[in-house]
Amino acid sequence: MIKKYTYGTPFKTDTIIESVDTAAGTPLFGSITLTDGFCLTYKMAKEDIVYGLGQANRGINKRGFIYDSECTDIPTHTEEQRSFYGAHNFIILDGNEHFGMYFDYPGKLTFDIGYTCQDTLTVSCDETDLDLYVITGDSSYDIVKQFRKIIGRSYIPPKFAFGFGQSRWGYKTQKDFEEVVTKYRENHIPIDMLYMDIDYMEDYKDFTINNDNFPDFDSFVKDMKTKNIHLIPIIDAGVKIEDGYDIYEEGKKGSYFCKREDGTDFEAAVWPGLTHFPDVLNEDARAWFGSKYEKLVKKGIDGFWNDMCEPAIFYTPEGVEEYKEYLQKELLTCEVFPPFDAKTKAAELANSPKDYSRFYHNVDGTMVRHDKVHNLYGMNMTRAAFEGLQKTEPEKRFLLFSRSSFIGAHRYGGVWTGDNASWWSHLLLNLKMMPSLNMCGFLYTGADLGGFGSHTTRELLLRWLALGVFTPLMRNHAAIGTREQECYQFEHVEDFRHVIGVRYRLIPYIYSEFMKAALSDDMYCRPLAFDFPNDSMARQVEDQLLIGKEIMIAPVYTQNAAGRYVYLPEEMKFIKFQPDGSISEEILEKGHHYIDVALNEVPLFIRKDKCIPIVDAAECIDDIDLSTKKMIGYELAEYDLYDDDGISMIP
Ligand code: MIG
Repeated sequence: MIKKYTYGTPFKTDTIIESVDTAAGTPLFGSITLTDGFCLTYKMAKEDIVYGLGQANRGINKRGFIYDSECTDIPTHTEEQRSFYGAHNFIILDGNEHFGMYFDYPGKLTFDIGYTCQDTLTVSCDETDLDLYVITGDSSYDIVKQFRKIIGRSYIPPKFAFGFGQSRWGYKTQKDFEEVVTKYRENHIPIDMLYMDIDYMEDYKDFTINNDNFPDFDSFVKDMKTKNIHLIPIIDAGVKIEDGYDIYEEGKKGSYFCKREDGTDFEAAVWPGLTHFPDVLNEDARAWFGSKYEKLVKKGIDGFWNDMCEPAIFYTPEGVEEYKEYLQKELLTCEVFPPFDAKTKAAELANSPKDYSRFYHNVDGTMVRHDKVHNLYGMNMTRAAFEGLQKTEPEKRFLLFSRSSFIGAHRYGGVWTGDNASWWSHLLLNLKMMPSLNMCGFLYTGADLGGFGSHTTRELLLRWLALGVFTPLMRNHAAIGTREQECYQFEHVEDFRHVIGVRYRLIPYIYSEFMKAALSDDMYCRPLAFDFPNDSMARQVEDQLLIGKEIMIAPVYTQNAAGRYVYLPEEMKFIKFQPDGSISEEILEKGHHYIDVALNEVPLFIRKDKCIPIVDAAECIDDIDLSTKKMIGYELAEYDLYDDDGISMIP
């Protein structure tokens, strides 16, 4: 059962697309105060678990920390961070009482989940205009399914998007890209996608190609297609201010950019230098910006990733002026001494709250200050792209994912989890974030495998890939200046061929389970507790996941480990894909076990009385041969395989 409580005059975010009965009075759970903004408090029982928050830090159980819903370009994902790129305001309380809550609010919202007081949940924000949806149900899983029904069906990517992709910030010329493809194909490491980061553009201008580096881009795209490689370019939020640049000129003329209070176009510096932000919260501007993706589609492009859409800001002219004043007044006169905060002040030029309050969106004729609706920008950029692509080719699915999101964006594209680092802790964080994202509708997700920042190691990359085998988006991506981490850069390349090969062997299952989840508003990956709610041990597991209905995974996430401990909530068949292509099987009883997992083995568990299809490995999705299909798992079990052409829109 879902009930909606309305406070004040909420801004329409478009998260909820089904109608929900409005309830009067106070909500069923917790108490609410409306002085100094909105504040809900709830007393948690000792054993209560709190799920949700999508792309958030720390555990699957969110209890014990404080989180801000505030889309932020945060390059260092350390444990103390309270917000990442997405704002996903859905939580579930699982314990004595059982309910879900969605806070439909586009500005900054804080979830203090036993941080200030260990037993108190507090959700608060500065304004008193929001809709609160309260969902009751039999279990957390049931509550998620109800929530997913009212937020609409998740985005469905084309089938090729389930292949492996290579990316690196720093590939520049056609030759750079060709070399990566050649090395992958020569080494017979499967791959379907090659991502193009900002350097493919001319001076970081959206929807342009650097002609010096790509003398004939159209034939390059075609040539890649014959090698079964999809090129996936990045699109950034900021549009470069440059006379004669068509996107800039059109945007200015059409009044499609975000405005300052005085009506002039707001300026923010990002990669291209000074830019304007397309006002994607405005319907006309959104349609205009979305229609531009066609420029690249015409060149044969069939997938995109949207970046910097928090929107990230390096600095603004206003911010620089203020900084100059500060230097002049306070630093040079040394009235404040010692001047330790000069450095901090410089760092605060980026993504500053002050800048977010300096510009406005035109929403149906009303000027809305950006900071009040900050968390909706990324979602609406994804929406712009999705709707634009749909207009261009209504029958076709495109690959599309973004960095910043809000619940609702899950209908238009996937998300990747942003700038993680080559740290073992981030492999585990990747695992923990997946089910929370699924609760919020984001099924097509994944992290930068191997780690984006800092230098990876062969061992970390292999272990991370063994988790990535099961994440719908499986992409190796790294930052400029870090150790090169394409799979062929390391010794014993056959181990990489094998691990990624297992992904392709499992594609029929992974695609089938993803599609079934998407088409029935279900979760592709879940915490163990969702399927075993009465198992007190399963309720505590934070490093294993259920993937689809048939399997459980327990990846290795520590350096130099020969294996790991695992908890089985029921008897399961322990499977290992061996480097020689064979598969080992062993039935393990319910309970605790230590499993050996070598660096070049891919482990998984098949649940009792279930089986899954596997095929022979292939080097790209198109080459998968379903006639090689066989079943592994429990004998006599049956599997209902979903399949389709992988590219047509599904009505
Ligand atoms: O300011 O385009 O998260 O994946 O490689 C950094 C360069 C901008 C951030 C993205 C990352 C991408 C990088 N971008």
